[in-house]
Amino acid sequence: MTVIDTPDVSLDSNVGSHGEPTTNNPEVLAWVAEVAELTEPDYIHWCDGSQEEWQALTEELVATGTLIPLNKDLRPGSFLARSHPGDVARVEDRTFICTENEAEAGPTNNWRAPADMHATLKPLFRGSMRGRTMYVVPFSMGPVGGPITQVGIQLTDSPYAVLNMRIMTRMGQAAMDYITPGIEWVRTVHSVGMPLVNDNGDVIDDVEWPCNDEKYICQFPDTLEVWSFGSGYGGNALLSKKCFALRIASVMARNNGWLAEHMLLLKLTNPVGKTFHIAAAFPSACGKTNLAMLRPTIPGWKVETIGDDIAWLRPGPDGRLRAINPEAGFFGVAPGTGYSTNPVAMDSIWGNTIFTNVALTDDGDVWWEGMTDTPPSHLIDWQGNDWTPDADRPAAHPNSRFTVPITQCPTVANEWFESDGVPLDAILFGGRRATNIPLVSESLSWNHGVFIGASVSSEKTAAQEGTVGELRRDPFAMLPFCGYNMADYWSHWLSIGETLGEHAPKVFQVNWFRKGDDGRFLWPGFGENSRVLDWIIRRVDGEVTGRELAVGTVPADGELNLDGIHVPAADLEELFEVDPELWAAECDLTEEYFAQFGANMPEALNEQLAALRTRLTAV
Ligand code: SAT
Ligand code: MN
Repeated sequence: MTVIDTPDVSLDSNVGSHGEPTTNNPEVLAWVAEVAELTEPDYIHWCDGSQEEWQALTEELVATGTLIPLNKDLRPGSFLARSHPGDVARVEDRTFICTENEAEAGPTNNWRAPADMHATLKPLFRGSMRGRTMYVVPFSMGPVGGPITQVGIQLTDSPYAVLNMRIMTRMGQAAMDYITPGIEWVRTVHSVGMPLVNDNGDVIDDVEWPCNDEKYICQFPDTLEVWSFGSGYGGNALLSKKCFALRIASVMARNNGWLAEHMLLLKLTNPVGKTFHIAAAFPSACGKTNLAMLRPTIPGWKVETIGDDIAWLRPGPDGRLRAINPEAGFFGVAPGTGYSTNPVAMDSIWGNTIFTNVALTDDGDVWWEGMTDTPPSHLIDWQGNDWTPDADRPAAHPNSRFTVPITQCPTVANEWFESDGVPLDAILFGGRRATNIPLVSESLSWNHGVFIGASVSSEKTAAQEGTVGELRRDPFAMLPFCGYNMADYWSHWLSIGETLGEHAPKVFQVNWFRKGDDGRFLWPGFGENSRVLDWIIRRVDGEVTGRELAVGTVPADGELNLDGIHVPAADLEELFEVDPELWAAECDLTEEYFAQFGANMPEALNEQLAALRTRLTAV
């Protein structure tokens, strides 16, 4: 097992700063004072990101019962948190884009006018931090000062959020020092919404996972603000992640000629030592983390990890599209992660990891469904109850997570540390589809690629509320994360293609999840997906020609490297089967979906749909 120590952001002797500001930027001071006046915390703690601060906060949370320390011999420096049973995932129906006009937010977002939303939020935040500490959490998304990097500050009354932010971002004094007057920064405010002193001054007992039944996750793109109330979990509370790095950043990106995407990033080295970089968009809990940490099964290839969730893309001085992972950690889905499916993730979480809503073993370690083939004979489940294998409920919540520094990933690429970003060779769009979508196909042009991204649909997973398995449209895997009108976002993608011209990366669609009539997966997936990447890279390199179908270019006979595995010929055929009738129905649904965007719908995508219909009838 490769062990890479978490580098200390700073080892200053003082543990953060109680009360004493760690900046003299008047904008920051005024904003912190304003939010403190509204939320009435007992203390203000200015986070410096030091190891001592981590130590002090984890000790405090162990004392209050929010964190359970894991067995130091088995999982050093690691903790388990159990959330409130009603606070286990993002809450899309409580997520709002607050712009002056509804049309700016578009038909796929919940919208409120900024003034209205502030009027709703004010009374909720008033006194919401009473009896608690408000933490000032400065963070950098990307190496501090880099050309693609952005910075922000989160104010929060959740020390659990602070600890996760320290893993997920470059959090601490270096970010604060960078936030000087004239530097653009994003203001994010988070409260769990459970003050410890009520309006009458009565003191209320704290609970292990404070939260509020009423939840609001609000983005204000015009003023670069996020206000999040009532939840302590994941993307609702770690505001750097989906709120800033996608919803707010997508708007910043549109305004400044770049892209903020829900994509993993990986570096591939082929058997002759040539390197390539791929970005891939998949909806939440569809295997992005697994692909980002892929261990290739075909000899000679090397895959290194740059990111597993978010990528910021910007045309570079050389005209190519350059990408960084703005994050510093993984907030990965635990269930389904095991040595057989994702050994790299398993090796990453050897220690220094916060686990949320997984099960606890009798020897003080963690377990979840899929970690091993057979569960231990006794566990404490994610809600703190005794659990045995005959229980008819899962031991870990399906959306349980691990938070771990990317530096612990044995396959982390050196490029993660560099601020200029990597030049992209290919962009992949994926989803979870039992039917129709081929294992891999290459778009016929950039615009066709944008059309593919725009029309992606996927089966629902545990990361969203609703029925698992139902099909939902999830364009660019950005449905819950695009901070403005989705159709305008597609137009922006089309215009980036014009900027890039011949330097544009090739665009592909992949689907690891196609099933036969008998319900069995047709493709083995996981490490074998390297065979698909191998074909993609050989297409990028012009080594293979493929065969053009109505929906895109797929591997020609013999082009997909199947050495050493057995995929029955009939399965292989089915993996690439394009049924014109089913596809015509798919086109009808796409047309229906596009219709809701009205006049905002880019004509180029309507043309792509028409062209696809024509190609299908020519089959
Ligand atoms: O809760 S998060 O948004 O951080 C994770 C996800 O759903 O992708
Ligand atoms: Mn995600």
